[in-house]
Amino acid sequence: MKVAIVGASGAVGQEFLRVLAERNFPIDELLLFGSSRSAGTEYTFRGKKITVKELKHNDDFKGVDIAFTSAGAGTSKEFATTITKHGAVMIDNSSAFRMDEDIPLVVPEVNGEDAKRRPRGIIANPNCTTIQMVVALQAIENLSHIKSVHVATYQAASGAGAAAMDELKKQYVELNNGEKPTIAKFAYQLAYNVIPQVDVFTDNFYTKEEMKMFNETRKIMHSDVKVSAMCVRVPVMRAHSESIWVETERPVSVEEAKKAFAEAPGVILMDDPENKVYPMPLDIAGKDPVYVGRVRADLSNENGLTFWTVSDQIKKGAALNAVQIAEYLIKENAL
Ligand code: 11C
Repeated sequence: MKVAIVGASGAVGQEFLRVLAERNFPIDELLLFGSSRSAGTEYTFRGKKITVKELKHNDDFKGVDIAFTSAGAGTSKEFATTITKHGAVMIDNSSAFRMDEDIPLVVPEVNGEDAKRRPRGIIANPNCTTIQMVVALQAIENLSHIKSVHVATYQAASGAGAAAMDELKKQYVELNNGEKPTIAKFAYQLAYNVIPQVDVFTDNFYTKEEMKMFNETRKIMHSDVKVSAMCVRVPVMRAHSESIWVETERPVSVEEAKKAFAEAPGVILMDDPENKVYPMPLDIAGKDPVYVGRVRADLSNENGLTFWTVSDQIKKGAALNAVQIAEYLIKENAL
């Protein structure tokens, strides 16, 4: 199998290298691509040094079976034809194609089958906040149709990329030295703060991130569910958390929900309030599953349930989900 990573120097690109190695993904040859800035950088994969090539409109993708792309929506749009024209399957981490009708948007635990129909040779990887939410929602949907979801997110710096993670660390050092904090990647100082804005605002006063949670969830789950989201950036390094309230068609008991979460693929139930056991981003960073805790009845709605999820944004929220899509296609002989 010939595999390519586009955007190899970014936070997600680097995670692809770790995830592919960790999961023993079948690779005969790995190619790394990046901008002119990162071209020439060397990374080690399975003990072998690989040099990043500049992404160009040429035939470098000839013979490539799978291309994992994570270099932003603009790059994905510009290079999609170059990447796929010789038959490579492009698994794209950007928002470029997610809502296009002829591009499947896939979370293997929910709608792996959709990855088989890809007329343009492109499969889109959803937004990180959507991925962890739908993995958990599917467990409840299997019990009773979810009519509506309210969700508040607590999103780590990693969602804004490697430079944003560095900025958060730097802000703490600068503030502790009595200096003015550097603010470049976030709208405001994130250290010692929370920012109730992720991405830009749209016409209805929700942000793009919040509307992604509405639209992507419906597409992945093939559902008419309505999702009202409030997305917030918090001073956490990696792993996003979410408070989720669902309304189902029939009442689902806490016991039923806990059993469903415990048995759901990709979910770990971590819920023992008496012993202060619940998932937190510090503990979950670097792990694969979506962790669920604090499962309770919604006191404001007879058909409501509420729970808390945490998942590593760079792993299940990005690189791992994309690699799992590829693994699904290999298992199903559908590459
Ligand atoms: C964040 N969820 O936490 C965003 C990052 O559409 O892939 C991912 C944006 C996307 O800032």
